[in-house]
Amino acid sequence: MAFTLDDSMINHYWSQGYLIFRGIVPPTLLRDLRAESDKARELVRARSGPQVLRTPLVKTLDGQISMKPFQDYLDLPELVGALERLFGPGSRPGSFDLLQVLLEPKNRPVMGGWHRDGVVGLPMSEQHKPEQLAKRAEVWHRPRSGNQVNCAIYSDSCLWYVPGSHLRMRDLAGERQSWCFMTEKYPYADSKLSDVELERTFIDICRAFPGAMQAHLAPGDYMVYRSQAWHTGVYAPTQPRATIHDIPTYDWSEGRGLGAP
Ligand SMILES: O=C(O)CCC(=O)C(=O)O
Ligand SMILES: [Fe+2]
Repeated sequence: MAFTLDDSMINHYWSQGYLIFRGIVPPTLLRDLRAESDKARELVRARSGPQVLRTPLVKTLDGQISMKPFQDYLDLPELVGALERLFGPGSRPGSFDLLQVLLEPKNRPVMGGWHRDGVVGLPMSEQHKPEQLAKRAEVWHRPRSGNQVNCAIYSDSCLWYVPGSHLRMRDLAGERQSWCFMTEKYPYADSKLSDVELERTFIDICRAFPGAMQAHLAPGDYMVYRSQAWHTGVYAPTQPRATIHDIPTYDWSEGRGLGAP
């Protein structure tokens, strides 16, 4: 079944903050993406340890794995067509300058922590200071800022997301950053919980977050989302993950697509 993007989907994207192009990557390409991502997982684990959650930029693995399936993905006509409808002519699924593959941990479940991208480096006490809000307001609603992609090569239910939270800079009661994994020690590093208990703990934290939904992606589903919305990942060793992570690119030339960034 060929994927087509209709107007209600475009409205869904801007109002809810996310959209899933179901089954847009064809099985033949998925097969090739799996083969190269599986090689990448082994290479990256050998280098960075069993708990590594993403590859470096895939282009840095050139010579060790084939770039061809990733190039085919970036050129996929159905995907390019859908993104051009969403973001304007000249839009593309991403580029090798940012393309990574998200991986499952080998040994222990991991949670990323609830956060909004672009804000996560600041302690929550700083996030709502007028000068911070003013700075953020400059880019918050730009249609071509903060769009991020998870394209599932295997089934992927790792991402939790709060639809609609991308529209407001103010947070509602209960919307609290879990921890800042960029600046704080991971609080579960020395946990004595079993793997299943730890996984359940993370799922409970996700379910308790107001308005949160779990994004379920089947192989070949492409999810694009506003990354300033509240989101987190929960990763379990029992669920293989190889999910392309990238940022769409745009044609910035004047008069095209959605106008000024
Ligand atoms: O693992 C994911 O799907 C989300 C990771 C994340 O939060 C991010 O890259 O901003
Ligand atoms: Fe994030």
